[in-house]
Amino acid sequence: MRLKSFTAKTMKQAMQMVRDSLGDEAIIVSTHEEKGVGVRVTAALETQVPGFEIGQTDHENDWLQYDAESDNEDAIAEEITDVLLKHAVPADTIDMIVSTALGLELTTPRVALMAALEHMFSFEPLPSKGKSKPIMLLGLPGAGKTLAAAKFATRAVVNDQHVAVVTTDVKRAGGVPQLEAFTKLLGVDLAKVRKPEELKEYLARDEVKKFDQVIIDMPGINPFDAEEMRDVMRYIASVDVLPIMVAQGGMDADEMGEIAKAFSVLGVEHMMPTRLDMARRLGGLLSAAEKGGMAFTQGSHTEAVADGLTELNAEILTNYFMPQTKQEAEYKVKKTTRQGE
Ligand SMILES: Nc1nc2c(ncn2[C@@H]2O[C@H](COP(=O)(O)OP(=O)(O)OP(=O)(O)O)[C@@H](O)[C@H]2O)c(=O)[nH]1
Ligand SMILES: [Mg+2]
Repeated sequence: MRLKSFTAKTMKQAMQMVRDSLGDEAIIVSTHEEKGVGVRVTAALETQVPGFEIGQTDHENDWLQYDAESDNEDAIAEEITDVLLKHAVPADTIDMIVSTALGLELTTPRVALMAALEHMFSFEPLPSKGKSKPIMLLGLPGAGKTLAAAKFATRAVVNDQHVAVVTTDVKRAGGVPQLEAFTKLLGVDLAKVRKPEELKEYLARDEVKKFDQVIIDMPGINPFDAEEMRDVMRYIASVDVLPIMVAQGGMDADEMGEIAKAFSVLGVEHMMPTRLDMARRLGGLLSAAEKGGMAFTQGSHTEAVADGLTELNAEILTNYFMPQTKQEAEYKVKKTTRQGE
């Protein structure tokens, strides 16, 4: 399947772009209004992989065709449900994904899951270049915030961006040295901040305003401790930052859903999944995104700092749930090569 997004001033123009690029067979998966930009339409085009069709839809007899279609739907629902259950996705989220997938009338489980994820979840990667709002990394103790800060700083340096790192994790033994080890290697400033007023004062400095990116690493917090959450709220409220919940894969889905809801109360609308390399159950991440109403930024899939950020979109997320078979991957490579010829 090919999944492509088109942005245009009007819906009519976007639909024309879909048709011009993907043809009349394209299926509209989602539409979003983007303030000041226009309309973004994501469309899917199924590329049939020989031997992967589950049901036949070319019967002459209508009744037989109906049976084949409903068998196909059952098979799709069953396969998607199975993989999501293996990932400990909560039942209500599975129901939503399956009904969205079936509503899109796609013919293979992988394609249907991909389209449903695109439809239900948002993917908003943080730009690697240009001036952006300071990001503030929040999350449970050990979620991967400091490593994420080092990864974003490394990416910025590699891209010749002017970057600074701030830590508010100054009370805990080892909090600062861990980050300092990275910033020293990168030759990047590390500011230590003890309270919200200090962060406000730091970000207001002329020399700091010139940075393309500022990354703020926070200490781990317990989202169910009112006092700790109030402290974080004071930080968020005192400055104009993009707060991001760093969340590790492999956690219980109900637990993660409640954690994300607690962070969403602070106005957090983005989450960065970590430990994608070692988590065997990603239900917690889907649950967090859904229950907290959060968009996925990049993810973390390695302990290594360089190249440590992975783009996330519906296709990549689907690969974590339903890894492509060798035959599908080879078919895609051949097709891409043919298209490039
Ligand atoms: N394999 C793997 N390890 C990771 C990943 N992200 C973080 N880690 C490891 O998880 C551990 C905790 O990461 P930190 O970045 O220190 O976590 P933190 O959220 O800053 O922790 P606190 O500051 O104590 O709250 C470290 O050993 C990291 O190397 C990942 O994506 N994959
Ligand atoms: Mg840390």
